[in-house]
Amino acid sequence: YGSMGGVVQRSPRFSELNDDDVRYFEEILGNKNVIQDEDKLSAANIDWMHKYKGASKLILQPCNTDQVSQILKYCNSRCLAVVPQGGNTGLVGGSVPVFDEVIVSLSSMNNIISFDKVSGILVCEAGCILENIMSYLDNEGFIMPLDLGAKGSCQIGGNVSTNAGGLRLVRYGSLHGSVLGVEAVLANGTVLDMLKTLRKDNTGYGLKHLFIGSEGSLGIVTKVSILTPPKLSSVNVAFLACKDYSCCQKLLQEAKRKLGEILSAFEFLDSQSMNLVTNHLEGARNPFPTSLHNFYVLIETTGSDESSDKQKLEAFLLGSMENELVSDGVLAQDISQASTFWRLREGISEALMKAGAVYKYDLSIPVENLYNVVEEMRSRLGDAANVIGYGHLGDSNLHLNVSVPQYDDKILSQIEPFVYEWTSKHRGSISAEHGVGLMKANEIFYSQSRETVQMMTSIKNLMDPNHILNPYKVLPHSITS
Ligand code: FAD
Ligand code: 2HG
Ligand code: ZN
Repeated sequence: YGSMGGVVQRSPRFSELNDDDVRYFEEILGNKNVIQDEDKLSAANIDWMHKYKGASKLILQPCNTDQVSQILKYCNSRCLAVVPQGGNTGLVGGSVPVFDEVIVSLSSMNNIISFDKVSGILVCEAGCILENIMSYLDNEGFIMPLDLGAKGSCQIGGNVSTNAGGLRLVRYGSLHGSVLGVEAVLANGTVLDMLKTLRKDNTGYGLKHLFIGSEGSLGIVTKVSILTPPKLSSVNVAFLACKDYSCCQKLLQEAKRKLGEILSAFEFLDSQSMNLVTNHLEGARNPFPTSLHNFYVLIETTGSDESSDKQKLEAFLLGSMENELVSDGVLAQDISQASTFWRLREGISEALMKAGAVYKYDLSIPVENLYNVVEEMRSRLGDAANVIGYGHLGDSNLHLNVSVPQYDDKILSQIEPFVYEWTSKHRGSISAEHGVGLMKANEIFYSQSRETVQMMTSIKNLMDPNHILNPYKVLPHSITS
């Protein structure tokens, strides 16, 4: 219900898996990559939040593009539904089966194919874990243009398929800019080689963009080519306290002007988020424990001149305190202090999990209105729930989370559709970066027009006419079932 994407029925168009199917998969993949082990199945059937649960009986773990192609060709001919799965860290119920879909895991496709030190262009397989790519690049003197709390488990293929935003988007832009090419397999097994390593390529339609953010509903991404920025020598992190939301907003405007070219993250959290992390995460501590602040801002700068970058940030901090945009602030003295500040921000999702059940909303709203929805939600729900607001303020992206002891339909009916209607009224997006998945498939019209969804449907019908790829997700169930 609601957050679960409405009531969904298993589509009668799909076949049920039989022994012949399993035997065929064993022939093409070998026995060890056709997984029916109960423990592995239960982990792959449930999402990171433990909110969405499927009942798949089979995980396929291909080792190369050709195997992915053979799997899809067969599933398409048999009308077997498929869920592509990366690190299974998605937050909208897109990465797990809804019923008995076959899980195609990219985990074994985790090779780095090439890296060009001159251009900074990396080509790798979709199953590479983000953090592993980061360490590889670090050795080469480069960084990934995206970073997110799930880096230890999420895969680049999953990042591309969700068009993940994360903590550095304010500096390096979205994956639509930094992904230079993809190789993807269509539902019928056709391999599309669009694995370009060019910054510029205007030959015809930009088809790679269809795979960036389509959440496994149009094809399986098997390889990715990505432009990576050089690693710069000076990274500084400041953790600041603000008395109200209007100060956070003005601080952002100032930071864009005064830190412009070195600004690499601008994140915020409210005091409710701070309390949640410090209460639930071991070792997490408010840097300003003695006074009460309503908001906190984390600013990171990345540049190439250690002394002038630091001076710039210090001057910015001082100026912001003088004109009272900032009530208190501290500059990290070393990497370990910087990571304790990041932990306060990146650890919120984990703290929410420890606190109980959670309703999650990932909204794009113009900055001036962004926090109003948190306050309205708080007054709607009263004491029944802990409403917290935080996110990528530099990108106008709010993570509104409602934390409750356990899931409760009465509370849910107070939240939805209110939150979607509010966002739509303010011309925002109901999915800034996490995607639509199962959770919001039926809510897509809050952010997209009828005509646009119709065009998406035509594209889906063209690329996956039997709708075997990630059914019940992204587009309304009436279309994909
Ligand atoms: P999965 O969860 O496995 O899959 C996600 C979707 O992509 C599914 O629909 C799946 O079917 C599809 N998919 C996966 N791999 C492929 C493939 N190779 N080809 C086709 N389809 C595929 N997101 C942000 O945008 N910004 C954040 O800051 C952020 N922080 C997070 C922090 C935490 C602690 C967690 C748990 C999640 C966070 N996320 C964030 C959610 C985000 O979507 C994922 O972390 C990540 O991008 C998904 O990668 P994954 O490999 O885990 O994909
Ligand atoms: C983040 O920015 C992630 O921390 C997760 O996108 C947000 O859990 C959430 O709501
Ligand atoms: Zn986020």
